[in-house]
Amino acid sequence: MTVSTIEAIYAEVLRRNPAEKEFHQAVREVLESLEPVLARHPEYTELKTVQRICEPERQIIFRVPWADDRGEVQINRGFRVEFNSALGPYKGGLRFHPSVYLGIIKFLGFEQVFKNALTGMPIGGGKGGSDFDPKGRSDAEIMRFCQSFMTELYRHLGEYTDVPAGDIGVGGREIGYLFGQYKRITNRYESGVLTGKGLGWGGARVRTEATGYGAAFFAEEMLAARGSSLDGQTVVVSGSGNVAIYAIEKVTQLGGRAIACSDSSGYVVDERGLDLDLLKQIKEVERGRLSEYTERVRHARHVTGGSVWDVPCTVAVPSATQNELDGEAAQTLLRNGLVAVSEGANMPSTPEAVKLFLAAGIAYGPGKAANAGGVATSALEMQQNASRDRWTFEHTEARLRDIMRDVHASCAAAAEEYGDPGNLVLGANITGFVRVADAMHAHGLV
Ligand code: NDP
Ligand code: 2IT
Repeated sequence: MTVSTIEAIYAEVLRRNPAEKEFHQAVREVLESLEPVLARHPEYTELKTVQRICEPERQIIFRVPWADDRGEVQINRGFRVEFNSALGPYKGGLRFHPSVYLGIIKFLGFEQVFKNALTGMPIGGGKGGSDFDPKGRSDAEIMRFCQSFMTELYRHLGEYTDVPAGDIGVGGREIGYLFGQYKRITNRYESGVLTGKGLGWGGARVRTEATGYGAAFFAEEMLAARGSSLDGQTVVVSGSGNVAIYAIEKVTQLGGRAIACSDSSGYVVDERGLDLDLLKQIKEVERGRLSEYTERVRHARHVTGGSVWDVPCTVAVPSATQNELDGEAAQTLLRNGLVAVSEGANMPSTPEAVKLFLAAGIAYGPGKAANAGGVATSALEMQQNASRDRWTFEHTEARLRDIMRDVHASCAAAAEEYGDPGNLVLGANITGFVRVADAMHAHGLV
């Protein structure tokens, strides 16, 4: 009965959202977890709660015109999908990458709804971005693009309405330009309208580090539940952006040895442990390519193309992008002695890879739980902005640590309650869904 209900819901999602394959994938994964919940709670079926959760509350698509440094007119497309506001204002990042289209923003927004619920903070879910490619663009071009993007988006934002932050291609610099334009247009110093701000103008300590640190804390929690820890583990992290760099930092502080990371051109292996200061210098200061690492560290090797998952490790922290770890990579990792995966990225493992990890019984932390530390710390930034306060690094990091512990405990408890102990995919999807669904019911037919 419930299986056929779920299949019918999925068929309708496919029909209503044609050609949005990442969105279909994200919905499918959540729906596959919900059967035992629907069996216990007939009201979710009667009130069509699942169908309502699969339909965004609002979708905004807009033109972003701007002039490049040669004076040539460029036109990009901007998106903001305001998915669900049952638990708080829409909250979620902005992604600037040429691959962006509605299907990617909707998958990210859908994931965000459940992730944000898992944090226990008062935030709804949304996501936005553009097909703008920041690679090779000057600082002035980035600024003009951000100003044009915000000139349209500002009317949909507000600290009680919708609060964007960063994601791929959007970091502190972009948030600065976006905030400056919002402030000019509205004539309001509304700090809580964006998170990931600079520390000198309303930003929160630990937000930059939070997603990567959180993914490392989540790995530590999963391993602790199995009587182990990160101490002495060999770790491979994909990507070399914001999430990857701070995952490497925290994993190292917790006793792991991070030996490889990647970008879209290839990967670097440094068996002595990655030199974090050098990585930060190349990626954050010089905005260079990862291949430059081996020019400065002679004993390291760079592999052009290929898969970073070929590097033997016991813990994997995928922190680049969706579907970057497929079934073949999962098999290689398992053969090489993998014990844990903590997803820093959103939906980095393909459905086939997830099935292999679960079947192998290793510790597998899905992105909506393992990378929730970023948005949770954004909520802490909003809290500081609202109270015009400023917390220390130690206090904020302790809050993040507690939140990640709590996310893990909630997911583990739900997995146990619904009959599949250790299955954190099931635990995360059920916990997130029930929190959002119950709030929606309290609000009437919304
Ligand atoms: P960054 O832009 O800082 O870094 C992205 C990294 O991933 C770069 O190394 C980039 O390589 C690589 N990458 C991006 N796209 C691809 C691709 N199509 N193929 C191969 N490599 C790719 O982004 P973040 O670190 O912020 O984000 C990384 C992931 O973490 C994303 O999935 C994001 O959604 C997720 N995330 C981010 C959070 C945050 O707070 N920032 C919070 C939670 C999740 P290159 O430079 O060559 O493009
Ligand atoms: O995917 C994510 O959780 C983010 N990119 C961070 C969102 C946020 O609002 O901090």
